[in-house]
Amino acid sequence: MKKICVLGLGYIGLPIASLFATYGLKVTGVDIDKENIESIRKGKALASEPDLNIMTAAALKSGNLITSNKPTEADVFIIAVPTPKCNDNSCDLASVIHASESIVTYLNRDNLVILESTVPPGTTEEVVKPILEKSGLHAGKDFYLAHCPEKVLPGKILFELVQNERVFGGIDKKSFEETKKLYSTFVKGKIYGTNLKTAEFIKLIENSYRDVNIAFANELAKICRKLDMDIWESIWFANRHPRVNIHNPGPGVGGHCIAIDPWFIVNKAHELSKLITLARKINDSMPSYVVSIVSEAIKGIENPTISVLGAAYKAEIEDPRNSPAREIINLLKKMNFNVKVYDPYVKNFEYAFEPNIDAALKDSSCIIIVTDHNIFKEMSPERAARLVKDKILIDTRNCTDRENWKKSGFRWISI
Ligand code: SAJ
Repeated sequence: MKKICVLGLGYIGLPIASLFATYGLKVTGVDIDKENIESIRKGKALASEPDLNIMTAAALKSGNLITSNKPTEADVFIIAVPTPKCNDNSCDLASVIHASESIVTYLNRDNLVILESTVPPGTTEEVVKPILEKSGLHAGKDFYLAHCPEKVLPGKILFELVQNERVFGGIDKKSFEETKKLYSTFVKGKIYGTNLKTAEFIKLIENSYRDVNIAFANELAKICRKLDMDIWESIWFANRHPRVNIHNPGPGVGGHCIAIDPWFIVNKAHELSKLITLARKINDSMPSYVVSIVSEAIKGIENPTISVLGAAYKAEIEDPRNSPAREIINLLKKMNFNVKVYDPYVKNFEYAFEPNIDAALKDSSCIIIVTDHNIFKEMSPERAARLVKDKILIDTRNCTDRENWKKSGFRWISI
């Protein structure tokens, strides 16, 4: 049975480590952050994914998963560390470099090294390979090297890890075959193979595809507003066409993937990435666009209180990374409005939350729904009407029943 060493026990590394361990493989999960390891041992993983804590607890109890702050000898090394964006929009490879360096002394002949982290095209070959070869072993000759980018959707990580189709890149055919054999332990989707660089690029273009399409929807939303039309109705009807699939406009694109990955393409081919760059700019403009709608809606109201509902970057998750809510709140505060914020899931956020929806709505002049959590979709307009001072609802997600809110006397405004 293969021994696996997973470097990085975050949003991707921990689910993978737990899955392999659940399927009977011996896994050492490595993280340099002692607090993270402590939380995992206590059953509180960083990523609050459905069923992840239960699976991890069972994997730890079975003894197939152990945690450590340094690597160990293994048959397979999987690097799943964060790759954030630097200020100049390049990819910060510090964690990938550190993780690669940390396994050099443990690397043996016939080992397989897999990079899971999202990286710019060329990284596995140009950055990771030379570090690993400091061991005296050669990639493709003495050990196998592959890139397996993740496609999983936060909120559905465990399900998608198993069910999604995958594209793996190998430094050679044998590296791909070895990787495919390993992941077939739990992956039920079809597994395709290509070279390292193409696999790296594919991951980036998937997220750029979505970013560009969301930007298109956001641009249409602005046009509809100017020309006094309903964007949601327009998109719904356009999508009846069998080959049209316009995405949803919204308050902006958050998260740690779609708002970041397109920059890694731009950074590699700046002059040629005009559409990708513009899409990023359009999506980044949405929080201030939302605030301009708020300003217009509350014109004439003295000393208004604005209720921001939702701090997570999307529905039903606790993750506020790059959430448009943050910038919307910052801008509103800069304009000296009283701002109340509420999110039922998010735990760490710069601004204090109201204890519940009622407290968030009390004496409000304008409610903005930023995140379409179910609890906000299901809010009662009659109850809200009794709590607020002025009846204005800005629903940036089109997630409430506008006729019901209007019946309760609200001005229902979308983006
Ligand atoms: N959003 C819109 N309009 C839409 C769809 C999304 O404004 O029509 C916004 C969301 O509200 C959110 C952001 O975009 O703020 C991103 O949300 P998402 O659910 O589209 O994507 P992520 O970032 O949670 O996960 C993405 C996924 N990529 C694709 O769908 C191409 C996932 O499959 C990737 O694994 C993940 O990025 C990643 O790790 O790269």
